[in-house]
Amino acid sequence: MVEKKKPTLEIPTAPYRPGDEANFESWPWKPGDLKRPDPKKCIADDTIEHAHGLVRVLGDDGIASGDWNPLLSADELREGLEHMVRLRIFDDRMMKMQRTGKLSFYMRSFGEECVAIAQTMALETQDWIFPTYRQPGAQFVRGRDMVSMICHCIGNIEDNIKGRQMPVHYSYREGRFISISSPVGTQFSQAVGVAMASQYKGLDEVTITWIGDGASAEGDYHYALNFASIYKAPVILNVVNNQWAISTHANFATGGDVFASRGLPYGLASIRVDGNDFLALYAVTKWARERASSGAGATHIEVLTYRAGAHSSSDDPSRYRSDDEHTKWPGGDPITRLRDHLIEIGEWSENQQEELEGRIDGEVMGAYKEAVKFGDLANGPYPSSDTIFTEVYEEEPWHLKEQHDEMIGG
Ligand SMILES: Cc1ncc(C[n+]2csc(CCOP(=O)(O)OP(=O)(O)O)c2C)c(N)n1
Ligand SMILES: [Mg+2]
Repeated sequence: MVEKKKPTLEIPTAPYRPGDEANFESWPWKPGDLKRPDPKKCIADDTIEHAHGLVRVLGDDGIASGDWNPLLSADELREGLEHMVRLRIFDDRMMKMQRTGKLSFYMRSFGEECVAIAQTMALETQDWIFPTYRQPGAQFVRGRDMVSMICHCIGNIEDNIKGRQMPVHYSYREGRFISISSPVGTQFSQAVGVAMASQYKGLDEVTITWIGDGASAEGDYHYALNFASIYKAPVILNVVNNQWAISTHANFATGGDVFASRGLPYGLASIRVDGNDFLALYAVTKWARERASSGAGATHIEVLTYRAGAHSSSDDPSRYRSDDEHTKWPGGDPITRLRDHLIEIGEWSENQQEELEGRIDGEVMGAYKEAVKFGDLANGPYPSSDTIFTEVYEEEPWHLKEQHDEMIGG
């Protein structure tokens, strides 16, 4: 009798675990492989290759080429580099502050600096940003003052959200940077709703949002894709595949497949892009913006990158992944790649890089000193506790007013 094979539960795995030597296959995709379709006419089916391939502009030799080359000026490239260096140094300093007890918690964007910076630079200032905690860099592009960001991270009296959020869960109204929510994924469908509202009002406003590989396994992701597709909402939906969701590998969310192609059955133009390639990411986002603004609808983008640091200050990645993974990532480091490109085209030098890093380090330290004038973590002053009652209702309901009065009185 033939033994019938019992169905078994498929449990995905991570490619490397502690003690393994990471050895990623080198990428088969080269700059120039994929054409740039007309953003206004392109339908989902025209992007099948884009959803399974990888849009790249910067080759391994630091040279930019292909249809997607956005032909940015040297000044624009230097601006992008400066924002990325600013974010990396800011993150390093803030992480040290956390380790020395000056911040309660911190999350770095290490290895992913390009994502929010290149993508926000490709937008217009009236566009709405619905970020996760991994896109604080968008605020630098939108001109947020670093002192104000540090005051938020400390939770002192100048914290613009008055201690109501965890550090790094910024909110920046002037920059149309919507408050980051701790429950992951909620921003994805909210972004589609705002995009629908802009379209309904006839405004030239596009919304951009990001979700992590891990959070894309939640229902919120699918609701967002469905609505974005049906209403042709002017929204740019990014899945940042940085390989990890804390200790859970991205394979647990896709079963080892790509994320980009998931937009195709929803009828969304879908593209996978090298998330450490400033030029490719800028170009794809610009393309998606042009498409959204013309009424052609939403774009679904997988941003392929690698979370080089720990998930947060509470995480120790040596417990679940091999130590050398990020140094072996085929996409390299986004800052090094843009710096090398600028040097390659004769618009930058090692000395200028050193000077930039020194200047920004001074800027960050100066901002920290300024911020603690409004209170430090150990001694305050902190936002007054009655702010739990304010700024939620236009008029405080009677039952809260009773408690509020009791608190002030007591
Ligand atoms: C709804 C919800 N579930 C779980 C968590 C705990 N949590 C915070 S971040 C995170 C991992 C998210 O990973 P991913 O979406 O890949 O984003 P990344 O941190 O890699 O940018 C988890 C599970 C949460 N904050 N909210
Ligand atoms: Mg992730």
